[in-house]
Amino acid sequence: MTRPISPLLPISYSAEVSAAKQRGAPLVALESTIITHGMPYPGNIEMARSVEDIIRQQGAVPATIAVIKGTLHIGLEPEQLETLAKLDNVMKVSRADLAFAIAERRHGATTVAATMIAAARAGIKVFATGGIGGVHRGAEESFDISADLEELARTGVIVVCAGAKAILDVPKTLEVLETRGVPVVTYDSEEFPAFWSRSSGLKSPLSLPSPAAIANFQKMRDQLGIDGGMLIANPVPEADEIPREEMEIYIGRALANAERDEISGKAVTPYLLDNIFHLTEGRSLKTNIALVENNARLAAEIAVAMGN
Ligand code: PSU
Ligand code: MN
Repeated sequence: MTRPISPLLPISYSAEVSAAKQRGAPLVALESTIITHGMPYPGNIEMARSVEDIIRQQGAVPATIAVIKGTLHIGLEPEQLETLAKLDNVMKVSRADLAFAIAERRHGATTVAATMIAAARAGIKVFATGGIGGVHRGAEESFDISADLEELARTGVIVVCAGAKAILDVPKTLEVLETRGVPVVTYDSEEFPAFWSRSSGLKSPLSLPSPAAIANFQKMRDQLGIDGGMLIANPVPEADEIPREEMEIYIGRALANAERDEISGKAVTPYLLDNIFHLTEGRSLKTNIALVENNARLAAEIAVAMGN
């Protein structure tokens, strides 16, 4: 069920998204933290554009979500996307501070959690991203657990990702998702993927072979009255993956650098991604773009199969 949006909320739909909503076309939400904090310019804008095009090619409509000068945008016009990709004073916003960015007329890039909230309010049921936040390694000391996991438990949006980044503690991330009742379904594989690599070495809790089967599973959840989100893990294409053993070396170094530089809070994920980008001499970015494109395609297929 879509919660009504107050007429007082500064919200703006792109022309393409408004038209899609009017004719009941399938929509796919996209986040903006991946653009501002996840990738360097100009790789970020190339990724953002190509992901939108892939969604259109599948017969769905992309809705990139961001806060620009205090307005919550559901779908960005091409020049707004370009502006966002170049900005460097953008807040990374999650459930805790999405409304803060709006109230204070700031620029805000939405994380998975904040994008899910905005998508649900706009009636969008499917969302494509790269990787979700999760339980960080050493969380037993730092308590660093992404708000994305709690949002998946609360908000009824299907999130398509390439698994959990191996910079996280993947087994603990899966444990929290299980505790919070979030279905974790790997598409077309029995193994849960690890973002840059096709396998995390862990079995996926659930697995389904087609977008139609995923849409049907969601329909049964709706019919049972089970709310909350669902996570679809889509392994990176073989041609683009960086093998797990190799990634472990870079991740180990990036984590050591983060400790040395005393990085904490919401700076951790962007710091590690940037470090890994440099350690792999840009190869991680190529993989990152390929997997987001792959997720956009699957998300659009699911949205089409769900018929909205
Ligand atoms: N995965 C990426 N790039 C990113 C992120 C994830 O490949 O930029 C972002 C997403 O927006 C995700 C956020 O929601 O990192 C998680 O941050 P944190 O761990 O601070 O919750
Ligand atoms: Mn965190």
